[in-house]
Amino acid sequence: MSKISSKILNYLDIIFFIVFISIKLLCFGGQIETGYFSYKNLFSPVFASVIILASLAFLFNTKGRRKFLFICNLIISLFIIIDLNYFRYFKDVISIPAIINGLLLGPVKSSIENLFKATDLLYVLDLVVFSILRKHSKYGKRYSKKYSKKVNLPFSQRLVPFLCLFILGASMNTVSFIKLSKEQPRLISTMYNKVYIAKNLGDLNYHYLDIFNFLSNSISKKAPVSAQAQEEVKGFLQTNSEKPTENLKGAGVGKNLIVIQVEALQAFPINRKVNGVEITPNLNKWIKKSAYFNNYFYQTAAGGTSDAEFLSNNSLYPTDSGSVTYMYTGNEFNALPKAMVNEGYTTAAFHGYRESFWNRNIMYPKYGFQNFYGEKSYNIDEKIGLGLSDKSFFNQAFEKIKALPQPYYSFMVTLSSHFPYDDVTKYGDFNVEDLDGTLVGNYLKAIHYTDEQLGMFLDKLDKEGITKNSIIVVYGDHYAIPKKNDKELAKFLGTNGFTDLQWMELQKVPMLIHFPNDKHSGTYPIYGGQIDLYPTLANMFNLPSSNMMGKDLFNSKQGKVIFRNGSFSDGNMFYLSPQNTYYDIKTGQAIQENDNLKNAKEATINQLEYSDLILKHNLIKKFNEN
Ligand code: GP9
Ligand code: MN
Repeated sequence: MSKISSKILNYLDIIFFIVFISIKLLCFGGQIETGYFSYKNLFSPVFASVIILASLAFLFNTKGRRKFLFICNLIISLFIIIDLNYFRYFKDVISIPAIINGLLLGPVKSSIENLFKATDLLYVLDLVVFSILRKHSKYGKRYSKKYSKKVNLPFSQRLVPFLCLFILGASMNTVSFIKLSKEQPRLISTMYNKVYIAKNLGDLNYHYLDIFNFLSNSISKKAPVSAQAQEEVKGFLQTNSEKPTENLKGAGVGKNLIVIQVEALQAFPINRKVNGVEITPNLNKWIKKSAYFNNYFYQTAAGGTSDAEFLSNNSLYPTDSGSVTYMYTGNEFNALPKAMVNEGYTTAAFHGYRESFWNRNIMYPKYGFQNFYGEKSYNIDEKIGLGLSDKSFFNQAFEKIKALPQPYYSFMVTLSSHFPYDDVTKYGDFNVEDLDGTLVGNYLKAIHYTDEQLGMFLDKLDKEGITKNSIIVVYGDHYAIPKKNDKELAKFLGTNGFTDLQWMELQKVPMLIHFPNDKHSGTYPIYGGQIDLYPTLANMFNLPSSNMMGKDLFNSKQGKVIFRNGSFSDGNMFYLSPQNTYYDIKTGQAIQENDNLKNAKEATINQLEYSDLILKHNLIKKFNEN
């Protein structure tokens, strides 16, 4: 027998492993793809992920190598089957936090039986067939006899092929990961759309990432936190909760609370017109009869919408990379819904998209939402962009809210005005003139549509008398127009461009609090952000407010807004960390750093660190225990 064929026979186990696992992963990719799928695009990352694993097999002796490959094949095949069934139920792939949270043993268990398909077993067919052939067929027996002896190959014969295969796989994967990071900058660090990663990098690469993220988070959380650091955090939280006045204390007690987080509602469309037509006539109307905060900033980071939900319901800063909803699933939170439950409220969250997106199905119950009406709770009778239209969402959610035992806290997250706002034909006929076809033009159409649906919903609450015994909050979750489209936005706003300070000042979202009978209406110009909503509501509903990084906006003398990247403002000056420059907001001029400003910058970094310590070391749990 030629040298080559005996070499091939010698490494047949590795060759078969690479071929069969690549085929399984490509088939899986085709099964979870819901739109356009190309085996060609997926082949490279899949093949790379498999040869990285196969390369490790060379480090074993022949017997160990076969065992290693068999076990890897079995685990990968089982994970593919699990992911397939999890996808059928959650339209997502499983993650370590999901497994740890026992999600598999939760409501899904009962449905696994009728989700599982006999064809899923095809993913383990090769293992069964090869085991039978090796034991019972003539060639199989001969191969086993000849090649199953334990041979310790010389180390060079193992190291060289290992390195060649590993480096090939790692380089191919680096290209694929960089391509995906460019396409979706937040995706790899936040893992907010796990199935997207599996679809584009292959299920094996997705699980590599999931394991890496989980381990790196666990390690950073494991380092013990000193008693001194804990005392420092507690001391800050204590002083931060003190306030000079008690305006509106208890104003919401016993009333329902409806909080509406509007997808990509940035502040610049408010009270603006295109061609004489208001972009957001309903918000403009409701702002006039509510307490309106016109210097309210979004403070989200890589966690996008989930950061806005976390900030608003926990008054803690989001993580600087990744997302809380993925990284801290094991933490304890003293969130707004939990505090409301302790006051006898029914709590419910409403969102017309996949329950597992941003791990909401795991995190919402941890925040204290007793009910989560996700995609499966609605009749998907009309879709815009990512999913259920805001019109249908508001109509269906309205009926569910009406049926809730009172008093209730309902938290609603809209969807239709989601980037890149390209489902334009469904947004109605708002004329954006020469902005037609541009991102800004499409956004204006989208937010005009969402404003219309929101207006109808609020008017319905009014008509049903719900506004008479409810506090209603509306705010935007994050920006709508990214920096790369700043020229388009400048043109729409009638300016040549934006200084760094002007651009930062644009990163506001509207926030209104409507009281029964339009009481306390007016504009509140205090500088604040999403982290301040919870303490502001805690004052109104007499909730405990000792573990919050934010301020009560009705009872703070001085504005304060801090951003995840270390920028901050007090309403008079703005420090932009990317430029490491302080600005006078009124004049727009840069100002020299002085001791006060230096201390303010120091305090900002401290507060971000305190918030990170709370998350990393689950300090809320420790504080609650003490
Ligand atoms: C999906 C929606 C969008 O559920 O919340 O999230 P985003 O992409 O804006 O973070
Ligand atoms: Mn969003």
